[in-house]
Amino acid sequence: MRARLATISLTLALLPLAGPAHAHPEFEKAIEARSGRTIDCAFCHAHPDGPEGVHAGQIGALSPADMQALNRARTAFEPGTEVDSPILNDFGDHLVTALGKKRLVALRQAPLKMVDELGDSDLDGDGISDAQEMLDGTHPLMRHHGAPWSLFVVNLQRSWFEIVMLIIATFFGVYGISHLLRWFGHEARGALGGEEDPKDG
Ligand SMILES: [Ca+2]
Repeated sequence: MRARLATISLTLALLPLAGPAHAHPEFEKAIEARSGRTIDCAFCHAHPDGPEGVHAGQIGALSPADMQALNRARTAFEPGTEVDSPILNDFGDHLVTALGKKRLVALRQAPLKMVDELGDSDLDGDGISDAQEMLDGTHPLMRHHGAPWSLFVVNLQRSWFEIVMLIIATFFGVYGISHLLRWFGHEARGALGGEEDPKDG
């Protein structure tokens, strides 16, 4: 019994030390308030329920090698340290790499300031920056997940040449068909007129 109590006490004592591994609800709440969309921990973490648990991408399921990678990520206090944390997704890794752990913790007081510090990175390559996806509450790693108008504008910018070519081709197609029909009409009238002429004479 005493040993069990000691284990529980030790666990409780160590909980604050696990702080950096916990999800940061401040960011989630700020993004939801700004965008009006509901997001989950999978915005930055490997698991949608966050890092606490025993499922894939959560601390309870990490191998010794994963734990080493986690500890390396936890000590990436300054920006510029390449991070590959087993409990973060690529966007979470990118945040730690780009801003550093120290700055990220400070940004919990004003989460949306992060968008001014993220630069123009666009991890999913959908043409909408990661910072803008944070403001929109759309996932920065899902190429087809974006604000509809932003995606429309991006696609328009990317495909303008094909769209212009399509319009030109359609125009000439319609123009050609109308002329062809006119020619058939003319020929038909001519043929009918040719047959009627002898009777008239
Ligand atoms: Ca994007």
